[in-house]
Amino acid sequence: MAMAPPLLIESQWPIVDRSKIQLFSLNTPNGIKVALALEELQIPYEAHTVNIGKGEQFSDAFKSISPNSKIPAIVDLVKGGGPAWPRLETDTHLMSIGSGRPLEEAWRASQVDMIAWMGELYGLDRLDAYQLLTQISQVPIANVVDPNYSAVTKIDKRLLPSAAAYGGIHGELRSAAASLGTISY
Ligand SMILES: N[C@@H](CCC(=O)N[C@@H](CS)C(=O)NCC(=O)O)C(=O)O
Repeated sequence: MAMAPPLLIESQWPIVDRSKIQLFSLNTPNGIKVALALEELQIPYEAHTVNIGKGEQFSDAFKSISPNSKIPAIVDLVKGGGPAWPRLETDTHLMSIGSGRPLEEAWRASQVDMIAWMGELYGLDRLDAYQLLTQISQVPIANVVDPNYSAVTKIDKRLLPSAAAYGGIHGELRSAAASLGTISY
């Protein structure tokens, strides 16, 4: 099987096991939170130290995964190639985030990626997915401040048949989290 090409992040922090979540962090209060969650959820991960005291967060390698130079950051390598834009699943929605300038370009990218995702999940052809998306898409615009604007295209999962996006990882994490019980204050 062909080896996946190296990522820019690997030029500074080599990855040993690509099947695991890669955590780039440091033991600061913010940095430790993700490691704690991964430990509690018993999700296998590989940890890499980013020394923010030495300015490692500003290297091109680190900015390729965390453009605002903040730790913690995680990378989860999707087998067979990842999507063009970040995709998210919550209990209620599927979302794709597009970035660009002007704002229309950010919106366009997130819509095009959602059309592709709907094709992957439901076997819809592009024009059918496009037509459906024009009826159900929600695009809240929140912050328009960064050099690259971002727009999120959301679809309400109740409007579509259930589908196991990325091997059903959302449901898997939901049940892992449920096994930890609840915290009451
Ligand atoms: N909203 C982020 C904030 C992350 C954050 O502020 N990280 C700090 C360390 S605790 C950082 O990376 N600072 C480096 C810098 O700003 O140059 C979170 O809660 O995780």
